[in-house]
Amino acid sequence: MPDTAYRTCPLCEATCGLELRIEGDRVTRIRGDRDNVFSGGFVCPKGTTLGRIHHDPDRLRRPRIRRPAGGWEEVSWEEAFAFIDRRFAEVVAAGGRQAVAVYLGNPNVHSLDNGLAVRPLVKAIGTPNVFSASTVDQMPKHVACGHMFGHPATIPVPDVDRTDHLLMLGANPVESNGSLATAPDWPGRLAALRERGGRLVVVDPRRTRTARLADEHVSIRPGTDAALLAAMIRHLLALGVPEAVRETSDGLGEVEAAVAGFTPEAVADFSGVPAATIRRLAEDLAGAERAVVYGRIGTHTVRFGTLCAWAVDVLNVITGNLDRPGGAMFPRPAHLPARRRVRPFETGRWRSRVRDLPEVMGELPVATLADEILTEGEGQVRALFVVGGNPALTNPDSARLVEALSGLDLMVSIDPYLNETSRLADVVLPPPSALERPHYDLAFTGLSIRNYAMFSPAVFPAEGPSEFDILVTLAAIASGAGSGHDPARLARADLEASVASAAAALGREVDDLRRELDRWDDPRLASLDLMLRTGPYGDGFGARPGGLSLATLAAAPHGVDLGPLEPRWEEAITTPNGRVQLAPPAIISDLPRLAAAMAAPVEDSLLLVGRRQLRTANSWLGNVEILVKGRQQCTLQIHPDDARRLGIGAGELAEVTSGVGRAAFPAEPTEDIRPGVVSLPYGWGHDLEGVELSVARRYPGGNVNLLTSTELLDPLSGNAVLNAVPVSVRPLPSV
Ligand SMILES: Nc1nc2c(c(=O)[nH]1)N[C@H]1C(S)=C(S)[C@@H](COP(=O)(O)OP(=O)(O)OC[C@H]3O[C@@H](n4cnc5c(=O)[nH]c(N)nc54)[C@H](O)[C@@H]3O)O[C@H]1N2
Ligand SMILES: Nc1nc2c(c(=O)[nH]1)N[C@H]1C(S)=C(S)[C@@H](COP(=O)(O)OP(=O)(O)OC[C@H]3O[C@@H](n4cnc5c(=O)[nH]c(N)nc54)[C@H](O)[C@@H]3O)O[C@H]1N2
Ligand code: SF4
Ligand SMILES: [Mo]
Repeated sequence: MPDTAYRTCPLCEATCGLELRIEGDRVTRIRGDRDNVFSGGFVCPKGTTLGRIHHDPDRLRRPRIRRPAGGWEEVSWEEAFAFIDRRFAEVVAAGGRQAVAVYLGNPNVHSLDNGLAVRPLVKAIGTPNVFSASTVDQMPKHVACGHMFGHPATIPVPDVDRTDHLLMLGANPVESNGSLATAPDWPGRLAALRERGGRLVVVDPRRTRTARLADEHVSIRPGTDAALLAAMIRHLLALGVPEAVRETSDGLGEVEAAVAGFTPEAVADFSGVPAATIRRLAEDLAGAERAVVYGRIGTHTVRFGTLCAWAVDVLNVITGNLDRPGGAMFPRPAHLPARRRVRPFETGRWRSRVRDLPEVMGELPVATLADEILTEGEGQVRALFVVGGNPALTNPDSARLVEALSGLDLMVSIDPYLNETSRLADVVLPPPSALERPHYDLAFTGLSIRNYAMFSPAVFPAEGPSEFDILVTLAAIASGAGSGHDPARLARADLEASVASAAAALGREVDDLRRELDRWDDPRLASLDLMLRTGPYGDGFGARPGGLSLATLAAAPHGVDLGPLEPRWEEAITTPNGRVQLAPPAIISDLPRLAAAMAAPVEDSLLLVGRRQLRTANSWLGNVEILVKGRQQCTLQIHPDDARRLGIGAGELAEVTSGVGRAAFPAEPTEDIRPGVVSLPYGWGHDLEGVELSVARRYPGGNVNLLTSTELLDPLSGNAVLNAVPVSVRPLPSV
């Protein structure tokens, strides 16, 4: 008899519930869990492949060490950890803790293990050189929200299910399944919005699959959304804002003064969006009963990312749509205190050594990682821990980064695959697969368009140590305690402080709580139970009978619906005076830079933008054959007029050159892209020496990040500029 297991899909932010059929030690089928209270059976082509990833023969099961003579050797876990212990100590003895850097990739936010154990590891390493995928992604949103709402993780999400009007910029959730707005089944939710008479407007230089669902598609010149949004703000402020806005927010006057120069006429030339359209977009937004503005990758990974992120929420505030149903709302995750600890938000508490770039949220921009490795002098990075990331494909100017990674004294990759990055490591530590670990979503329940909680136990026992144990062991090594400790015991000890503070808050004996948590012999589960029971829906260890605990979640395999988002201004807004700050000085003082860009002559080079594709997940699902076979996906989209002018036919190789590098891709002429713009997907380029991905190597594609630069950043967030990159394109003569 096959067994059935239910889990949250960890492959993207939609967090769909999956139903797995298990026969012995095999996954024989995966489909959407129709009874899941949030996803209702929705699934995309990736979610059904978790079994293939689990069974993938290329997935590493044992650690590897690179031998001085060349080549890999499979070693025991003890040997791998002992090796790291020795080398780590040597690097720190020679260069101090600053000589060690950490790079945290995207899968960290999809794993309970990493959510619990990565921060302690970073702390134990004790280096200022912390890098993550956040600075090639959403860091601008954190900075804007930190300044406006008080905490960088206080990010409002579009209440898609109740809004009457959704203005979406630089996002394509029909293919990406959404980001910073967790919602399984975007296609269904957007269709429902239109069926109930609502309006969807999509701003994107490409007519994406999302744009095709929309009432209106506005084709914008890449990199100019901040100006478009500023002009909309200006127009609406001139028309007047609801009285309540003045009562709850500061800085309206400063905003008005700061956007004065962004007249729709001035912005029209820059953005390619006619002045009348800009006015109407603003008026439609303000005129809708319940409306929301939402921007994603195309508005964040650009030169004016923080200004875009700020302007999006200024519009939500001045149209009266912040923190109300159908507008931009604050989720209330079950594992976090309802009100976050209040500390004034600041950036630049330290700066990067080589380029003097400010720290943001404890991190430095990844765009300067190669500088820190390659530039000699005191504080030079000589060792790197890569945890669940593939910077050799995902970070800008990857050729230079690969050069940098190749010369390190110690590189440790915690990764299930020998891919473009881990092939350069000295030690590779493979974590168990997603099916071999319990899951509760620590990250995306905080970005979810409904309050929701779900726990999934491991489907299979792990072959090696859990990733939690790997990270805890590395933390012990980094703190100088050595590699021989029992990670479970260390983790239990770490939990003590939280248990003590929870007991104090509840007026209970520490021993009482400890006894209740002792039912979980797995420290991950004890931690999670503690968070849930002391969280906003928790049972308070008996104080609120019927409240949530890990036991109640474990008994609900289809998840627990905690209701639609509710207004929660008092809890969510943690600025010193409890009011939304519409005009944070740092952000306002960046507007002249935008005005200067607007005044500069429009360059006539082609602008490169990115795109995601339904069957990819960043850089790492290329080894799943059913996701990559068939029509070539890694193509250069180009408008037919541009293709004709350049003499490039469909399917012919086009060479793309930027200020940084060049790479060739087959051309895909399409009317769906704005003239003057070309688009490449990202996450491809697997045909590198040493990559052990047998399928991905047969469908390699090219790496767009050979073309992106580390020079230009969004200054407030340190985010890299991956969109609106000037390039030239020419036909590549076939040889
Ligand atoms: N040009 C361009 N570049 C981009 C983007 C873009 O739009 N355009 N997007 C950016 C964005 S938004 C992001 S998030 C980044 C992503 O950048 P990264 O995080 O660097 O890249 P991923 O492909 O997500 O890396 C996944 C890695 O983690 C491994 N992995 C998978 N599961 C696990 C696990 O459970 N544990 C561990 N330890 N490892 C695991 C995979 O094998 C793979 O090596 O890329 C950015 N780069
Ligand atoms: N299938 C799939 N799903 C994914 C991922 C994946 O790799 N594959 N990755 C996941 C991750 S880590 C993330 S962060 C999310 C990202 O989720 P999204 O942001 O929804 O994904 P993208 O496809 O990058 O969408 C960005 C859009 O911005 C447009 N764009 C580019 N430049 C500009 C500009 O200057 N202005 C405007 N208005 N638009 C512009 C592009 O044409 C593109 O359509 O997706 C997640 N989901
Ligand atoms: S949409 Fe995302 S979460 Fe849902 S099945 Fe696909 S990859 Fe998994
Ligand atoms: Mo991302």
